[in-house]
Amino acid sequence: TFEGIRKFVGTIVDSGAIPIVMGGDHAITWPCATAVADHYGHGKVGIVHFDAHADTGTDMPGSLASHGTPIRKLIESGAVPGRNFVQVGLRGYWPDRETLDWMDEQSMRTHFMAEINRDGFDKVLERAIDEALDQADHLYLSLDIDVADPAFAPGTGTPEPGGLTSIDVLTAVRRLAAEVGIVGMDVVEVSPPYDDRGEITALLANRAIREALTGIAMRRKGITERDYLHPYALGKGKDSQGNDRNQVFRTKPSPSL
Ligand SMILES: [Mn+2]
Repeated sequence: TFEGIRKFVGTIVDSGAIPIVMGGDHAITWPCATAVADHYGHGKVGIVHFDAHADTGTDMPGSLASHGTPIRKLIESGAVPGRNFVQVGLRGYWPDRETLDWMDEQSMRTHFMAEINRDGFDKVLERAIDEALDQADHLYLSLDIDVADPAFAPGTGTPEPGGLTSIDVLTAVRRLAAEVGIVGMDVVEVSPPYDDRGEITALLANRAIREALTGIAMRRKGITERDYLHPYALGKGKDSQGNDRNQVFRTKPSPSL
């Protein structure tokens, strides 16, 4: 299966397109990111990895290629070296000390929720963007939906309380796609059978992909400035008659009201 995924994603990236892969569990990041690294060169691709979990295990109950091991596989194979990883949102009772030491030896850059809670998400996102710009010729984005708090994404296999808000996730994806630029992306760990409360997990995954597409479009239009927002999104700007929008909203309520 993995070889099939690697070949298929390779076909997409070789055509010049940007593969956006919807999982499925996180194991697929191994073949997907390998295919992207095959195209751009092993060691040339960086990954910003949003996740509650580091996914750097040696194995999970007997399986060497499970959803807890893809990051270690990418590092050990040489496709994506440890120093090319920027991880955001880690929390919970894992990894153990031995695994954390191994991650340090690989020079991985990790941002735990503790840092985000202390300094605020905006500051940590700035650090992650700086690290992504510094480390990678080509950026791959891996979004494990469980990086979001279970309040925003309950439909996932290994929920971990104390995570990001949905607006944190959406903002981060758009900014990375616009300001750094991405060559590939996956969104993983959405589990429809567990998503029975208004399908909010699937909605978040869908919107994250739309934000990525928006960021890609912004970059193609040359909009790569830091934290760009369209004037209309800020409540400024002119309407088609040249009136200030705020002025119009204040002085001319819609007739339908
Ligand atoms: Mn994961």
